[in-house]
Amino acid sequence: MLQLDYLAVEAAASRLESAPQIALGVLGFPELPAISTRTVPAAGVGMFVANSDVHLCELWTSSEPVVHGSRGRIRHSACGELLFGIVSSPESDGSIEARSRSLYEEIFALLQDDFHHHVLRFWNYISGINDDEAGTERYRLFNVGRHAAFEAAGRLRPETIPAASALGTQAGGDLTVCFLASREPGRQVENPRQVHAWQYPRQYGARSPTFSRALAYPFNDPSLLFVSGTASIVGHQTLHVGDVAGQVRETMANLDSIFVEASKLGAFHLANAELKAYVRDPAYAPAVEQGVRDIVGKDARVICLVSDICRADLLVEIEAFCPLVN
Ligand code: 3EB
Repeated sequence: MLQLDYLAVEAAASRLESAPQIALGVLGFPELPAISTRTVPAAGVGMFVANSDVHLCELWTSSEPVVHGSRGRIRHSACGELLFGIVSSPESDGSIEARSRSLYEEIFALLQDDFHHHVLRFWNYISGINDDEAGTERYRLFNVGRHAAFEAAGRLRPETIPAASALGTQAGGDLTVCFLASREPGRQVENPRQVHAWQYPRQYGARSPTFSRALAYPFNDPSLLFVSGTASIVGHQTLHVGDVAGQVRETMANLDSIFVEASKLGAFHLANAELKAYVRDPAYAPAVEQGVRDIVGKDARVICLVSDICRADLLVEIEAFCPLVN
């Protein structure tokens, strides 16, 4: 059983110290706890929690013992059906396009030789995501490299494209990719309000982003739902430019729509989801909290991290993880 917790950094450190054998991976926002997590895949992601001095950890654990390992630059952990991995590349490794391609190729090479062949979800943390590199936005170049790696690995078949998020960190930092892979394939969930991301028109870049709106796992009778970063996009267009409350409302309408589709496969409810929002400005966090409460109810919880979003006109993006509750 896969579990996700967002913990204050001290609580995460003591969980890791007392039970490293069940830790699949840990991400620190904006940095990791000081204790050694040498065996557990781990990365600090330079994003601060909005409206709070708390440093948060995203901790993925399993109820079964985990086996930790590494290959090349990848650190990974496996528990039966699932494999979690983290890999980073510093700015000094070359162009963002080349680094994105080589990180993805390294991941696909690992999975090719492993029985965890299918990817459920990627998280992409891209430094300077909206900055210009040699005349093109770095997110668009990242997409070219990612697409090339998917193509080279024979992984572009639409129904096999995993869920993902792509967010920005401060310029000059690492490109960090986290992923969750599995023995059995998942089942893709798309959003009827939105064009498939892999079919976005060329105005958003030479290669479309390679992600699906959500993935349910396993394919039959799924018990886990991974919802991609979701934003104020209808069709393929950004709506409510410059209006954070409008973007939050549209984002919630998209999440709701994805959950309507997912609920055809199992009892997945937005109210049971762990929500993680990325806001371009910490001042947007109250609007996100209000927008989430308006749809989910007054007890709704949402983690808000400050980061850049992949389209320059997007102010907010929200992702979700939803285990089935029995
Ligand atoms: C969007 O819907 C918003 O490039 O992996 C969301 C989730 C977005 C994942 C990605 C991009 C990605 O297009 C941006």
